[in-house]
Amino acid sequence: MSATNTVPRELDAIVVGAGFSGLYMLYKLRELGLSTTVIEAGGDIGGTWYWNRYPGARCDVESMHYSYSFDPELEQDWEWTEKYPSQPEILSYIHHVADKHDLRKDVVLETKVTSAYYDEDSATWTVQTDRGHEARARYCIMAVGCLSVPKTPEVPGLERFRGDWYHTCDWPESGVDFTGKRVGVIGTGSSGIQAIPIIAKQADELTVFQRTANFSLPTFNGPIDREMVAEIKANYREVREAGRRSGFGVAIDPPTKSALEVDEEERRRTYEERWQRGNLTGVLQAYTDLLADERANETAAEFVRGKIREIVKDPKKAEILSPKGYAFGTKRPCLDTGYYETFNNDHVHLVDLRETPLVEITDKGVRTSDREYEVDSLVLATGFDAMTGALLNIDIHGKGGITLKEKWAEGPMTYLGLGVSGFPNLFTITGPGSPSVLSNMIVSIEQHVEWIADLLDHMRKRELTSVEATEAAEKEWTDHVQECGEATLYTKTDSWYMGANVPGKPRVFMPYIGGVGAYREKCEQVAAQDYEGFALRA
Ligand code: NA7
Repeated sequence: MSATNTVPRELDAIVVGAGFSGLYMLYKLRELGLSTTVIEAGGDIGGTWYWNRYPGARCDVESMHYSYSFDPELEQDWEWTEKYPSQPEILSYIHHVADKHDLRKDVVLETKVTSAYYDEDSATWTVQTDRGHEARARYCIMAVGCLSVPKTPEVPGLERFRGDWYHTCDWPESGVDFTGKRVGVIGTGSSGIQAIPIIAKQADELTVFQRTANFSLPTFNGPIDREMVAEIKANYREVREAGRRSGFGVAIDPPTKSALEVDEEERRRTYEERWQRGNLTGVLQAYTDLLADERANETAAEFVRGKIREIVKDPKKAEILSPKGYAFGTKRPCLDTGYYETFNNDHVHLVDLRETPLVEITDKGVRTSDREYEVDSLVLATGFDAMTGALLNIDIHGKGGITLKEKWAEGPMTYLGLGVSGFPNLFTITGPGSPSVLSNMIVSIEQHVEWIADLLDHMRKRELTSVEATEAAEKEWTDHVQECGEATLYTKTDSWYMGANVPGKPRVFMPYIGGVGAYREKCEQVAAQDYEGFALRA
C-alpha cells in the first residue's frame, strides 16, 4: 500500500514525522478510532533511518533490543542478521512493520509542516504545509525526532566548493562511490566515526578534520548469535520489561562500587572485560561514580586512551585521537568498527583543528589556519541542532499567539518532555526533558506513545477537549531535569546535550538523566493521579 497525497481538512489528530515514533503513534491512534494523518518531510517513511544513509550507518543499541515490543508476533517473526543493526536493515524493518499494519495509507510524504496555530475557542490546531495543505485537528503530535536538523560548519565558503559535498544525514539514495577520490571528512562524532573506516577503504586519500577527539569503543559486530536470539525470543516479555525499568532502556547489572574504592589492577581487569563486551554501557557502567566524579571518570578515560595508544601505531596520530579536556561519556560516546585502526593506513591523514583551526571552505577544499587541503569530495559529519531544532523550525503558535520560539528563548521548558504550558493538545514525543537521547530510543518512544494514547482515551471517555501542562508543573519538572543534570559531569561539557554545538543556542542540559525506569514511574504516577500537573478541560 502506498502513501497518500491528501490531508483531510478535518482530523482528530495530526502527527508530524513518520519515523519510529510517528508510525507507532498512528497505530495507537487508529486503535482509539481517531482519524489521523502523518505528515512526513522525507521521500519515504523511516525518519532518522531514512535520512542517515551514509556508509557504515548503524545503530549502537543491539538489534534484539532496538525494535518495537508492541507486536509479539512481529517480535518473534523478524530475524535480525547482525549484533548491531545496519541502517538498511533497520529501514527494511520499519517498512515491514508499516506494511504489516497497513500504515502508509495515512502517511503523506515529501511534505513539511511549516506552521501550527492553536485556536482557543475550538481547542484545535490548524496546521499548514509547504505544499499548501491546511488541516485542522484536535491534537497535534510532534514526532519530529531529536536529531533531524543538520548543522553545517560555521565557516564560510561551502557554496564555493567545486567538488561534491554530502552531509551524513542527507546522503544520496543511490550511494556515493569514493573510489579514486581525495576525500575530506569534517566531524568525528558517531556519524563520522562510523563512516570514516568505510570511506577510507574506497578513497585514494582521506583527510579527517577533527575538532574534538571522541571516546569510541569497538562494537565487535558480526553475525547475530542465534542461541542468544532464541533465548531472548523465549523470554521477550521479561527482557522488554527489564529494559523499561532500567536506566538506559536495556537491562544491565547495575554497578555497586566506586571506581576509587578498588585498586588499579582490579579496575584495569574490569574495564578490559567490559571493553571486550563491545557495547556502549559496558565500560561506562562499570562503577557507580564514573559519570559523577571527575577522578573516577579519569580512570576509565585513561583506560580508553591506553587502548587508542595500543591500536594507533603513529604516536602523533594517537595523541591527537586521544580525547582530553572533558569527561568520558559526557559527549555521546561512539561505537565503531575499525575506527582507530583506520589511522594506521598511510593514505589516511588526521588534521587537529584545535592546533590549526578551520578557516574556510575553498573552491578546491578546506583551508585551516596553516594551509589548504585540496579534496575532490567533502563529507560533513557535523551533527545536528539537537532536540529543539526540528520543533523550532515549525512556526508554532500557542495560546494568545505566543510562539514556541518565544517560549523557549532561554531554553526548552516542558512537563515530562511531553507537554508545554500555553500549548494545549500539543505533544512532543521524546521531547526535551525526557530521557530520549540518553536511552534506547525505541523504549522511550513506545512509552511516550502509549502514555499519550492512554491520555487521549481518558479524555474521550470523559468528553474532555483540551489538555495543557500547568506552568507550575512545567517549571518544577524543568528545574528537576536541570538539577539531575547538575549532579553529573554532563553539564560541565560542551555537547549537543547542552545545546553547545550550535552558536547562540541557550546552554541548557536538555535530556532527563534520571533513567527511563524512574521516568516511566513518574509518568505512571501522573496518570494515576488524574493527570496531575495537566489541566484537563471540557
Ligand atoms: P555529533 O555527535 O554532534 O558530531 C559532530 C562532529 O562534528 C563533532 O566531532 C563536532 O566537533 C564536529 N563539528 C561540528 N561543527 C564543526 C566545525 N565547525 N568544525 C569542525 N568540526 C565540527 O553528530 P553525529 O552526527 O556524529 O552524531 C549525532 C548522534 O547520532 C550521536 O551522538 C548518536 O546519538 C547518534 P565538536 O565535538 O563540536 O568539537
